[in-house]
Amino acid sequence: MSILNQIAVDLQEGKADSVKDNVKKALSNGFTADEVLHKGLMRGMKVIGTKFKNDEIFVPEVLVGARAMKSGMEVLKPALIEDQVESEGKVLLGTVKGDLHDIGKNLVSMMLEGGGYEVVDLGVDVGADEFVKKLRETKADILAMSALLTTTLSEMQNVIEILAEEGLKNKVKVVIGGAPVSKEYAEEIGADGYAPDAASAVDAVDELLTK
Ligand code: B1M
Repeated sequence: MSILNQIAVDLQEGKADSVKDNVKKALSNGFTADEVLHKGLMRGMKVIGTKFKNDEIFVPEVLVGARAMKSGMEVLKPALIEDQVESEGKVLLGTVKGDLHDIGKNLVSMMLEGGGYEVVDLGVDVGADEFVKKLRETKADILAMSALLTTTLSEMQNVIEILAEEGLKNKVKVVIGGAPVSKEYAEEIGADGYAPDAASAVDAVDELLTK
């Protein structure tokens, strides 16, 4: 098996140490950082995303895979910077104000990183002002919001209204998700995208950024 395939397979099995060692080896064998990222790490993460979407694997397996991805990225990051490999885009992410649930959001973050995106994760209980401030600072391409409570759903609408007031609505694409969120609700409040699960969040962002 080629070393890049081995990285993809080990990542799916959550073998963090082996992923890390093979990323090092692949780089010293002359593979570019871009090849290691796309044909090794991201390929493995894509399989995890698909299996998770199809209910073939569950949250613990995704977390273990994401940990392996992270350990590979630690070694790869300096090489990516040196080779000036650009990320697929920048995503500003947070759970909305009043909401402290972050397990799903963290999965979304890991999947997006596995999909080649740079994620700026603002954490939980993020108010509209904070989203706006960080959006101006980071110039993110995507604003991604998570909500788990029916009582915090309306905060997503509030953020979108404030983006419009601040003249930012046309400068960023908004993607939302979380257990009480639906495609219909996303359309109703003027979000650009909706995803029912963490793996689909990558598809939604891919679609919005290639439009
Ligand atoms: Co809370 N809680 N909780 N809770 N909690 C729920 C959500 C609830 C459904 C439980 C219930 O009553 N059956 C209920 C909400 C009811 C409602 O509003 N309809 C509830 C409640 C009421 C509360 C409190 C109010 C309880 C209280 O104090 N009385 C309180 C609120 C605190 C607050 O936020 N202000 C509260 C507190 C907590 C804990 C702190 C104890 C803990 C959170 C810990 C943490 O996140 N660090 C907690 C937990 C764990 C849950 C349950 C049990 C599990 C949530 C979870 O992590 N699921 C939950 C019941 C349940 O779902 N079974 C519940 C696993 C996670 C992987 O799934 O987050 O749905 P999920 O994410 C999915 C998708 O939704 C999607 O992708 C993820 C993976 O595929 N997704 C996105 C999520 N964000 C996305 C963003 C995207 C795209 C997809 O794009 C940007």
